[in-house]
Amino acid sequence: MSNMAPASVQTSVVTTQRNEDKILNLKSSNVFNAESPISKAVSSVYDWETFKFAPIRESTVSRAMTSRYFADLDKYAESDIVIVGAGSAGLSAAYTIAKARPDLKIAIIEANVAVGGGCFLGGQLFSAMVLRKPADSFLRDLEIEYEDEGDYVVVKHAALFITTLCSKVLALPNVKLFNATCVEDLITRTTEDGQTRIAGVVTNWTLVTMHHHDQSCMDPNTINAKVIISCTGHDGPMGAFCVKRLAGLGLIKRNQMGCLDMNRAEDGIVKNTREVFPGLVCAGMELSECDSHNRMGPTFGAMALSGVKAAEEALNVYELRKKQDEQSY
Ligand code: AHZ
Repeated sequence: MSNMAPASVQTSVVTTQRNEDKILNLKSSNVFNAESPISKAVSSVYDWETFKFAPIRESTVSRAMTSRYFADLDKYAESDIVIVGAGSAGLSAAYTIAKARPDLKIAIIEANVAVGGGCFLGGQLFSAMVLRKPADSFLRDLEIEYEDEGDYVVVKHAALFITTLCSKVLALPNVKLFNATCVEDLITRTTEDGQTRIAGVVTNWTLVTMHHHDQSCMDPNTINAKVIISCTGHDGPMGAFCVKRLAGLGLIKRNQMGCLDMNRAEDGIVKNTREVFPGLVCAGMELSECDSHNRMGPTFGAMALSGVKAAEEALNVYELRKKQDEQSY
């Protein structure tokens, strides 16, 4: 195998080193052998005997992360659309909006460290994911393979669906995912005609949100947005957050999720995905806590298409909210 790197690589290696030892080391080791395809012989790509990473100072790593995070906090403090919850419905909404409207800034707030919500497995911890037609069109858009079983399709692992969807969302330049971050309240505005609407979200690190009962004075942060799409799932420790908050104030009615009926549930959720309160579009299973829709259990087409419909609904109200914001503060 050859240890010679292209001239441009050698130049950058040499200029990043401070002493001759390092230069010699890197010359003989950190050379990617482009003529040796990984499929043919993995071990010949690098010379492991002399292998060494490029040097770095710890503070450089710290600054590489924090400068970008704080720039994002600054940029997304005024978002166009905030999506609460990065489960299957939330990420489907994010993908649809961000792809259709590259001019809009989309912030996704996810309480967990990992995205996906209930979508890393199918039902009862089984791997395969069932989607009823016509949700197969969403899989084709994402280029996810599936088995066609007639009225429904099967993806071999639910994690394949959610990780592919997430990777496509995160690759879009107008999206920022703030994970390990909880929405713990909503921002409201009252217009001159006395109408209250949602104008943003109140956030905190999830670990802080979980400790309001035993620590005091841990004030939150805020994000203003024209439209909020809430996809926090059905009731649970964190679930149905926005519906529960507004229902607690008497601003909307809270109705418990109905028992399982796949046929009623999926149509009901998708068709009724809408702005449930001015400025707040509700999608996915959170909607069942507001409308009393049946649960559908382990069939996921409605989550994908509720996300798609939420994107359309949010864009429909976006221009109106934008105009109201300009007249407000
Ligand atoms: O962590 C939650 C999850 O990832 C997140 N979340 C909840 N409250 C939040 C808050 N701030 C930020 N206050 C919050 N994030 O929201 C995500 C919800 O994902 P999910 O998979 O639970 O909801 P979904 O509506 O996208 O999909 C639901 C799928 C179904 S159907 C069903 C049944 O019929 O029984 N069960 C599930 C899980």
